[in-house]
Amino acid sequence: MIAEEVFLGLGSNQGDRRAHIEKGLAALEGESVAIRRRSSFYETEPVDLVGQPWFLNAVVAAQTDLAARGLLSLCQRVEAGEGRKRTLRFGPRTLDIDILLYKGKVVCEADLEIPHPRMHERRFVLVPLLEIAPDVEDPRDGRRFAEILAGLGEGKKVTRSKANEF
Ligand code: PH2
Ligand code: MG
Ligand code: MG
Repeated sequence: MIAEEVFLGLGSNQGDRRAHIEKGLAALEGESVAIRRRSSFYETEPVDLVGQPWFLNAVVAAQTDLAARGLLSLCQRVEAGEGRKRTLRFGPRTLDIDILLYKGKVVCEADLEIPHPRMHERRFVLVPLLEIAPDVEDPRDGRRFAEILAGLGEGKKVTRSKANEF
């Protein structure tokens, strides 16, 4: 992992899921976020709020001069550009972009927590993250995410998507 890298988690479970993610990535690229690597797409069973459509999830490594807070507002603007409506917490969305890790730093504010507070228990985040950054660590304690993933149970399904073949 490059110390200056940021990792973003993307997810969609409404409409043309792959198109929302691709358009979101293009919008980020157009606004001073350079995408360096991207994971495969994964077809993932919903967690937290079950009974909603399955998600397409992916993780990207990027570089940016934006501060963490500026990056957060950009992510929210790009989500809104893909028609995201904020309704149910954990509910269906056209596009979700979460800051998972920011340049190996720790941020702990009311509306912005980095590392992402739920990434440690989410296979739909850790599987794609480790595909592009197998050695990445939690900046708070240096624990490797590979070890954290290995300690998780089977849980909800995460499989490589057919969307990768197009
Ligand atoms: N996002 C959520 C809630 N549940 N489940 C999956 N599989 N993928 C997600 O991206 C996801 C979720 C809230 O952000
Ligand atoms: Mg989010
Ligand atoms: Mg999320």
